[in-house]
Amino acid sequence: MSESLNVGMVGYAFMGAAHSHAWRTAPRFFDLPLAPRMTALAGRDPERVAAAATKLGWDSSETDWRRLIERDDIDLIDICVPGNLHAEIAIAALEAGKHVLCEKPLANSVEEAERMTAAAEAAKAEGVYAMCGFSYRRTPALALAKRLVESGALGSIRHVRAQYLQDWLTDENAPLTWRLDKSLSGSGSLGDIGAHIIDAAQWVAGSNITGVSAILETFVKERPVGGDFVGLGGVGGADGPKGPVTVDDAAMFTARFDDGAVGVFEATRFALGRKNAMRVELNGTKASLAFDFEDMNSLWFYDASEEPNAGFRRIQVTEPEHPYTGNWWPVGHGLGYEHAFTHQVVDLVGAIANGEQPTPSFADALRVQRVLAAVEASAADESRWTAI
Ligand code: SOE
Repeated sequence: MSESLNVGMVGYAFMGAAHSHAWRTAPRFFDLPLAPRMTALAGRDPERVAAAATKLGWDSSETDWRRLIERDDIDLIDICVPGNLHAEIAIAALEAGKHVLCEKPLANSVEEAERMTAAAEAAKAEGVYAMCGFSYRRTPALALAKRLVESGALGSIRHVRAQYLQDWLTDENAPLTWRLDKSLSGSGSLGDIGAHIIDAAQWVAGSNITGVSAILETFVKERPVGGDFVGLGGVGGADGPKGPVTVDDAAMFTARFDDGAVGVFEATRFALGRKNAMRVELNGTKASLAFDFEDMNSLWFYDASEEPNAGFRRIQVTEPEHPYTGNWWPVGHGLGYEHAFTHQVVDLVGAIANGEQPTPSFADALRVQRVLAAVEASAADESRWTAI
């Protein structure tokens, strides 16, 4: 392998672990034009960040993200911290000439996302690139879905149906973590998981949302402060102090797309039994397709020109002709959640080496941010609710 691409990452929780795995794994399964080096990890607590760096495979650690940006031996900043820090870190990194990979949603407001996009455009002119981590684009079955839409196999898209269903907040005593604090996360289910289906739906369908009509709901208004953090949620002290939940628990909206399609979206972390049901279904004039992340190696396809009413057929998306899969296991052994992050690194490194804009760009992510803001504005406008 040739020249190196030295990475500095900020944050080491769920996303930090997923990104670390991707930086480590990508060059082992794909031939990359630049060799990623896991140069430094940043976090606030010196002992915890040093331990995380060792565990996740980083060469060194820093206790201030600004130090990563100052270091001459770092080429790219990977941002895996809550949304309230995205704009400050990304803009500082781009202005310092470092490429940026930023977790989604891009920011906590349209205003921040606009500033980030302006910084990314200015940096691009200097050959410095920014990408937003809508990782599901790199799930092979969703990438195949996009390929089918682009081939014209679906005809004109009429319906877009997208859901992201999880259940890890159903317990009323799940602790008040940062994902439930608007000042840190920007929004709740809407930005954390709804952003993924907004991006995926627009990307696969090849059209953009032009307007929405929405409702948001917060079922559990207060939660224990502290408690045992496990995974994303955990178990809190039922009798201890509580604090306010300042984000939505569930987000639902209808949408119109610029090609005439109509859409229905639902994002919740209260769908008992649904663990990571990230689903996209499109109905076109010639065919339909359906994807569910809980069955992520499959894409369901119904072609009206095939045997009439034969139903949806399953495409097992594990074969060498499918996106990304040829570099992995032989004869259909299948992939998992982490592979999309690895593919994200592969595409990012390739784009940087070729001097091309990686996708999704910050401008693409800004479009998602505008939809998030429109959903919140629509949900807040009670005059649009028709009571019965
Ligand atoms: C990261 O991409 C992410 O959206 C997390 O923030 C969610 O909590 C997770 O459930 C899906 O992935």
